Amino acid sequence: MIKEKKNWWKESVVYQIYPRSFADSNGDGIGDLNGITEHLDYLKKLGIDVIWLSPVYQSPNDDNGYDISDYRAIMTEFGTMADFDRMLEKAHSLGIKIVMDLVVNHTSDEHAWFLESRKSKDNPYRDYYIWKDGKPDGSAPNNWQSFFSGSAWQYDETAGQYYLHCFTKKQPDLNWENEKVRNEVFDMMTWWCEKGIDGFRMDVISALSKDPAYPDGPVRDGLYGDLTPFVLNGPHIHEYLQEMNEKVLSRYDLMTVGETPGVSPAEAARYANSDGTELNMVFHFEHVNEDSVSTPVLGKWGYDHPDLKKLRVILNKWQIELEGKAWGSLYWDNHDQPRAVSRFGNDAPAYRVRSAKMLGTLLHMMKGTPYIYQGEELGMTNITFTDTSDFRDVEEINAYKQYVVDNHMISAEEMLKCFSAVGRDNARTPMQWDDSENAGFSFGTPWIPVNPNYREINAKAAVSDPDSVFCYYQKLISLRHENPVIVYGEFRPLLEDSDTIYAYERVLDQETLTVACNWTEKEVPCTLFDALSGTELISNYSTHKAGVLQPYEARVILKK
Ligand code: ISL
Ligand code: CA
Repeated sequence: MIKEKKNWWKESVVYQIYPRSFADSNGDGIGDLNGITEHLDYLKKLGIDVIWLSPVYQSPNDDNGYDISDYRAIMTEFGTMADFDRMLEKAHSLGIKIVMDLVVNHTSDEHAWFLESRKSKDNPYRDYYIWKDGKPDGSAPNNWQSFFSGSAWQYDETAGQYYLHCFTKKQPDLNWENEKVRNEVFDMMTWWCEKGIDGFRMDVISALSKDPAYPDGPVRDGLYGDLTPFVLNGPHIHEYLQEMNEKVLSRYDLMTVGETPGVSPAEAARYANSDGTELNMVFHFEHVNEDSVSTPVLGKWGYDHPDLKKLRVILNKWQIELEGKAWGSLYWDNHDQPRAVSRFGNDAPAYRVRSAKMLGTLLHMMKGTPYIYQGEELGMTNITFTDTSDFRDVEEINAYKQYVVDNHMISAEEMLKCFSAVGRDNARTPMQWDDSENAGFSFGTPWIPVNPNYREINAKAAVSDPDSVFCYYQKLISLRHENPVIVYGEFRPLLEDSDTIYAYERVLDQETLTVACNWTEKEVPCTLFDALSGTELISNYSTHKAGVLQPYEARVILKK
């Protein structure tokens, strides 16, 4: 058995806050830092160790803060630096660490560097971004489609050239080949570390190093080429991260997690290697992309109900292949994904609570650092989009324009169905605090509509109900803190052919943890526990039936 090195970030549970939608303290309809500070006691009660804060820096909000115009200032709508300092101090006094989002693949087009860069070819900031001439006919340098629809190149009149933007045209990509850019970023990170923050979640960090040939990509939807083979996991990515590690990360006691679309387990073992020369862990996307492969033309907008067998192959592979080589991260959802219970569980009233607890069990008993996205601990659900006025997300707005309005590739009705299933706004409806107006999120008009189910599903009701998803998550978190086998135990798959049950063991020294989850709304045969002695650590049922698992039943037995 491999002896895992002990680190605090391996023993932690992380809670992600999307500040815009968490809590609005001043009634302008937008969540803010004081709103977070006011609710830190709630997070303490839940028992989490670390907060990952989605971006709070100055931003014109084309992509809700993922387009930064000043890395050393707080977004006006979110408050002031003094509010930030107060939040950090209160979090620390409660024993909660704060990990900042680091968005350095791109800046806002309103960042001072970009404003300079576009001015002229000999501007000292010119090489901070990726400028190219168009093709001889004046069209874009290549056929790449941005992640958020349309060409990844924007012609700039003043500059007389095209600039690359892998995301919206207000998010120009930084040129990481330029040493000055790297040093600016490292200085900025040091500045935040000196302030006392506890780590970084690194936005699309696998996209920093581009293929210098900038070749056309394979065309999928008949309109543009796929850029991912040429921007993800590029030639210099590990050099850049090693340099970052040497100049910044290694000088502080931080937690680092890279968002790495397109990463394989072998590649992840480099990003998150146990020697600690790059990052602590990464987010892969395989399990959240599994349901989007059925209609490849529309990319992520095609969807199916996730398939247990395929999902298990993916999750087990990651557990096994990282063992002893790199640390993993565990998540069902975040601010870019639909709600976990709606996607992977069952949000019908009869099954919502049960299936949300089952999903929590499956994930939190695995090896890796678990991430909870705000509201997941309440079993918050997706919303239903019925009108174009319902969505706010720039990814949805652009996709609607490209596929429905401009190219008539899908009907408006179908597109709204896709958004209801996988759109990012599902995760961004306001946190449901109580059953008062606007779910207690704001006394003004929320920037995005509140999910109408807040009267039933809200934190106030959940905290005082021992059978709530909240209380169950509280227990999952405390079990991880109390049982080293949950943190450090080796993962061993069970029942790998089952169509209905996800099961595995965790083994550490003399201890074996057995976990089984019924993924379906039917009672299914299961003999795993019939002859098993041990203590039940947690279950979403108070009574069990021999030889079966009840609908969405989850059981965890520890044998010493
Ligand atoms: O959700 C996606 C698009 O379908 C992902 O590919 C997503 O764009 C990718 O994971 C990068 O996400 C991150 O960077 C984006 C930002 O919009 C997301 O919110 C952020 O998590 C650009 O900064
Ligand atoms: Ca506010």
